[in-house]
Amino acid sequence: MEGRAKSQQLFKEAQGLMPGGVNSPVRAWQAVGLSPPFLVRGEGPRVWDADGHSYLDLVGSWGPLILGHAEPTVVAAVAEAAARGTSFGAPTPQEVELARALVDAVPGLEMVRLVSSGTEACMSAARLARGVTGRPRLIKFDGCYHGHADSFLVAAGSGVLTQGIPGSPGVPAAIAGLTLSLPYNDLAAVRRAVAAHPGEVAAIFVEPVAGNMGVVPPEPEFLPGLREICDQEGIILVFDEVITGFRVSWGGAQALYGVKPDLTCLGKVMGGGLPVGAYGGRRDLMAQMAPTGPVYQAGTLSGNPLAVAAGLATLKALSRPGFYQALEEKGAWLAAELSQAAARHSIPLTVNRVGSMLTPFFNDGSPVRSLEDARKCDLKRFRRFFRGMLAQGVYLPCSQFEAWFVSRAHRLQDLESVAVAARRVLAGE
Ligand code: KE4
Repeated sequence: MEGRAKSQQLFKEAQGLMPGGVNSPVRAWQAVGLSPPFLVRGEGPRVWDADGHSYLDLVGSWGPLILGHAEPTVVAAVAEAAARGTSFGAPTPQEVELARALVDAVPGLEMVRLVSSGTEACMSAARLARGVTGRPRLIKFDGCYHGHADSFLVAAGSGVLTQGIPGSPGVPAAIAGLTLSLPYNDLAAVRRAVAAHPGEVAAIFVEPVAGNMGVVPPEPEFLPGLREICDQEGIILVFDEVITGFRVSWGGAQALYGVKPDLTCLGKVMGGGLPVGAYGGRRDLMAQMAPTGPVYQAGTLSGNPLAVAAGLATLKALSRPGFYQALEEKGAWLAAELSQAAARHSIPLTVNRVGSMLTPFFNDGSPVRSLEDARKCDLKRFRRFFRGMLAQGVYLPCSQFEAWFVSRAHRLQDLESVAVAARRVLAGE
């Protein structure tokens, strides 16, 4: 790409040192056929690349940056914590404070454990569910992504879907075969799968709002239906709220939709951009985790002081009255602008949104309720749109199967710039 000599040089060097030149596959921008800008700075709604270009950022580090980049109170909290020591491998008062904040905010949390990523949170929740039920199988949904632990790399979303990887070599069939992946929003399929494996399903994992096939909200009966099936069958219901936790409401999707899971996985927003995850839920289940119970999980940097400081500063900002209403209004405004821009140029587009997470699907305008629907998108049209928006200074997720994130830092004038760019790009279709 023109004017990105430094990023291209860095990418060339990086590719000799790291697979694909990246530390997470989706960042390689293969789906959009471009070499990625190397980012050097972020502030509020903007990021800057190594060649000095600035962009309005709607990736937000894939969700954590609900306050925008380099939010002053988060930066100050991390700096202050760092000056007192970066890690102790011992309990700290701030971990208690964050655990208390999570338990008080999220309806399904009676106890919680901090880990260092969403993958760790989901992996640990799966082990706990299997440990307490003595059952081997897991149910997940096509297009949902629960991190890269072996049991979840089955019909997964996010980078697995973007890269078109059917599963992953290295995951033994004996493990992958214990995971059943079903169509999202399809309760009948869940009932059939449970009936086919009576007494064998330990847990149903679900993104209560799917974000990894693009944004797909739950149909009204979906989450209550999963709750009912799990109650009837003694199955652990796990909400993977790594994206939706503190994103779609203060109490996450479980508060928004009024369905309480047995276990919840968290990450992203609750860490303010530092490496953190958490899993928790019913006290009788969490008490089975070592050292109070036999199910093992551990982590050198779990509850890391810097990540906890960033999380506490972030949650403090989110807890202020009106925070989510303001984000809801911004998300609704941007979604409407995208739909209107497409309609003005007779371009079919389906925009799915929950709060400040949204995805414009370049399909025929039909509803997108599952991965099967999402796969009908015109990926070439998405790619043209992505490239056009980049040229207009808007940094979007580099995949049709990801969510855009609006932050508190996006002012209406920033969103108007995004809308103007979208109108220009769509006019050129
Ligand atoms: P991490 O291990 O990447 O922190 O979290 C895994 C995870 C678990 N659950 C959900 C619902 C998630 O969305 C994720 C990670 N999200 C992707 C983007 N949608 C991470 C981006 C990447 O892999 O680089």
